[in-house]
Amino acid sequence: MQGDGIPEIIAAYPKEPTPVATILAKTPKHFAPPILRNTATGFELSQTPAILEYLGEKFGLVPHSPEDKARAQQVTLSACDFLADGRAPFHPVKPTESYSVQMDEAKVAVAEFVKDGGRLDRWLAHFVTLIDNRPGGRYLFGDTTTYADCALFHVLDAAMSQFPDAWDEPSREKLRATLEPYMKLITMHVTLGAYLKADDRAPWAGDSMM
Ligand SMILES: N[C@@H](CCC(=O)N[C@@H](CS)C(=O)NCC(=O)O)C(=O)O
Repeated sequence: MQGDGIPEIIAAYPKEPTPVATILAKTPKHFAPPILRNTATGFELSQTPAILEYLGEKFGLVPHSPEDKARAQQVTLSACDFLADGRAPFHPVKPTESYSVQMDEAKVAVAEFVKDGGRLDRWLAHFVTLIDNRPGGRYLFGDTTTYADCALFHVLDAAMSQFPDAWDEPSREKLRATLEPYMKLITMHVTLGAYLKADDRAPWAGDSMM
């Protein structure tokens, strides 16, 4: 995205895989991608929840009250924790190395993660609670979508893509009955729906919830 002061995302995992070291060589003040950069001002920002909140402010995707603003950040941090939890079993021995060097151990760790009543279920049940307790309206904070909805949709979509068999287990029918209509709502949002259908959305890696 560029123009009108809209930041350009230079390292939000472009379609072509880019080594982290290459990205960081261009942005040495940051620990890890994704990194946002406003090409007009040179402003840079990393850490996904901070990026989401910043872009949320710019694009009108932040709830209004101080309490809802804080809760939007809470939901987003939980979404990121879930992503990290879901990535971990694919890298059970060497967290910074590739899945391909630890596939045997990963098989065991992934089975543990998705087992009935395991960590996946604990997270999904939590997200169901958030959705069930919406204060009214269609989205987490009412009738307009926020960056927290974007974050929650993203990680649910990641889980659904990464763990398709576990997601479809009959034991998770009740969870799906809440999660899937909420996800459908996001895909029907005019702008988000168009983005989700667009070809420039990077495919899921298949070995990391990313
Ligand atoms: N807490 C960070 C995590 C960022 C992160 O884990 N980035 C991955 C790529 S998506 C990475 O390259 N990490 C390099 C490292 O941890 O050394 C966020 O939410 O943005």
